[in-house]
Amino acid sequence: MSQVPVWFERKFAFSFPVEVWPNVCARLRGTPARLEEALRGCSQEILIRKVEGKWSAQEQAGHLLDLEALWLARVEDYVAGSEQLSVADLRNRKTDEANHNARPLDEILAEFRTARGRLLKAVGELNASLFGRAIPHPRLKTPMRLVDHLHFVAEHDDHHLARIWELVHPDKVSDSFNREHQPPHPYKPSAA
Ligand code: NI
Repeated sequence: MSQVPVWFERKFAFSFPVEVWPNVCARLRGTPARLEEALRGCSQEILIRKVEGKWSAQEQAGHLLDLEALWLARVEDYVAGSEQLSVADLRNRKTDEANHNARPLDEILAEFRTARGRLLKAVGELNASLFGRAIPHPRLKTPMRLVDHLHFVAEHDDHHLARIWELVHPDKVSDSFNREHQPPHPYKPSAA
């Protein structure tokens, strides 16, 4: 069982200053390297293994790739001053239909790196004043500044990286889970 919180149940509070946008971009820039580090060297069996019918580690990576088009469309929403951010497909049909498990992992990783580069290039070309522009998020209903939305994307990256880590280290997950659920002072019968 996963210990990663359910994404659609997450609540977000954005209280940081708009000036942190370069730091948020640094997080986004690091995701391709972290994803590659997490997956390279894993056996094919581990990469495509589905637990409880959920996405495999490779499908999680493919899902990150699938969402880049939405993140880019939302950056364009900020430029255009849209009334609401572009809507996500909450059922994630794109990932279910892509059959990422049948593709070479290297192809997914290379495409994600390229797509993330494209996203950061678009963000890097914006006038800095745009990072403070706020537009309502269609599901969360709260206005998000561009800097908030980029933070939201970084959190979404982390969410799937955390799931991937669990999937490729099933032994470590169950160990830490078991440790956490042991009573703090187990009863030991006295030798006396
Ligand atoms: Ni997701």
